Amino acid sequence: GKIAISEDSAFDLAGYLAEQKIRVEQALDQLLPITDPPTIYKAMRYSLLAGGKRLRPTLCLATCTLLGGTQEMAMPTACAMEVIHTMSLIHDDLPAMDNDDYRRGKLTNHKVFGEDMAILAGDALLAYAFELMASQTEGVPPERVLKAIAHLAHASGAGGLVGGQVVDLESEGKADITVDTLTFIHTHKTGALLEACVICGALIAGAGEGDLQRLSRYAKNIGLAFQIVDDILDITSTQEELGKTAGKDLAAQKVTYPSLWGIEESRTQAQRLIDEAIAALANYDAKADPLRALARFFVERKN
Ligand code: GRG
Repeated sequence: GKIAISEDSAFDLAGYLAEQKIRVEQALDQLLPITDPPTIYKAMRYSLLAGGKRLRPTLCLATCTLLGGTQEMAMPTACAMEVIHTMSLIHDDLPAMDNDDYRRGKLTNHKVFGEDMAILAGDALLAYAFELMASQTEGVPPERVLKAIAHLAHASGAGGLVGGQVVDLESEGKADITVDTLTFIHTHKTGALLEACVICGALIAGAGEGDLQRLSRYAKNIGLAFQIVDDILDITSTQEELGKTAGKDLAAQKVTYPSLWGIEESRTQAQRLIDEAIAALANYDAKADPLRALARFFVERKN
């Protein structure tokens, strides 16, 4: 459906998101054809082309064009962000982790292809993300691509997503999780990749130190706000369909910002982070309107 957003600029975010989603999905489809052995390519494509908002590649493309780069320069990098995101979802859904049956309105990868193939599809996607950046990027000085690869590799591994997931798993079932631990989990598990989208888009465009610092501040703030809103949506959707699935009940018992602060205070905090993110863009003109609108969308989104 159409995305309702209150806007103080003329920027049409709903139209922009829809356009970027199509562009990214065309690129993903084209970059990952089914070859041999078909089983693994089918499993990879099943999750990669299963929908999703495509916010990560959109952030990457928007940052690259803000700094004078083109969408074409950043497209393989933008796709790599979605590829990593997708593999993290496949592995997160596995029986050994969250044990989820549904994702993006479809059966999870392991439910369709089996646990063995789902693990391998995740592994293959992880490798493919870096292959894409290294072999498909055109018209960009190689040292920029190398910096972007290094940043994304760090953000994906123990210093980022994997590290956040580890602390999340170790916190499971504990009632005495502190705000600091929760913030560590979120800044790594969710924040690191969102930040990488912005930073890698900037690196591809040839950003200098000043740009990188401002954009990193923007990205860190939207990353945390995104997770707070995710936790709020998890509760409100659980209340709507109370008792529907055991998985949702479990999620409701987890320590989250709303469980520590309440929903209203969590909303206030998320809004404060978004204001801070937009303040970090003060140096930029209307060219940064997509990033401003994306930040607002992060707190106003309904799914
Ligand atoms: C990255 C090497 C590597 C391994 C993965 C399993 C794991 C390690 C990390 C877990 C990461 C995880 C599942 C984070 C949650 C991210 C999150 C908030 C997802 C929801 O994102 P949306 O709303 O989803 O953008 P769509 O479906 O729209 O893309």
